[in-house]
Amino acid sequence: MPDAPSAVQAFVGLGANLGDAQAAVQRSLQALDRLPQTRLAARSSLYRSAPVDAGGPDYVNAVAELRTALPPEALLAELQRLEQAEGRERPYRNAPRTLDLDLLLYGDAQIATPALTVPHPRMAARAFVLLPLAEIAPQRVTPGQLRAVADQAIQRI
Ligand code: PH2
Ligand code: MG
Ligand code: MG
Repeated sequence: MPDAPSAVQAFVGLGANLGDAQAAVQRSLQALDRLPQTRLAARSSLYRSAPVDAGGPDYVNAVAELRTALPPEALLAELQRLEQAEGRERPYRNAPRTLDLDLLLYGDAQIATPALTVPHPRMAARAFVLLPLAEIAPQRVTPGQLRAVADQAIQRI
């Protein structure tokens, strides 16, 4: 099916560091492609890195490019539903998790509501977001941003 005329290019960050994190991220990339009015347009490789500002096992991360006709709030609700389906629990801030889905970019929208901040406020400080994003959308990441996270150890799986 062709994309709806109203379809927007959105980027989602995936992360997991509990259970079989690699399998959860792979499963979730497929699940994103099945969301209503949405298709998976591109996906990065998987990356492994130590938790940033957090504890627990190493993370597996990836970034997905979506084309979606869902408004940002509806897309966020779908992402939270997928997190729940993977057994996500929130005992404390930045706790290890079976699946984290963060809406990074929604077209060129700037959104600041109690529920949603887009662009994601911490994405520019994190190699585990910028490297996979640069792999599939190099025009959305500047060389200066990549230099700023060059000291963060991260491995493409
Ligand atoms: N997510 C966090 C906190 N720290 N570190 C890595 N390496 N990967 C993550 O996805 C991650 C993190 C909060 O969402
Ligand atoms: Mg996150
Ligand atoms: Mg999150």
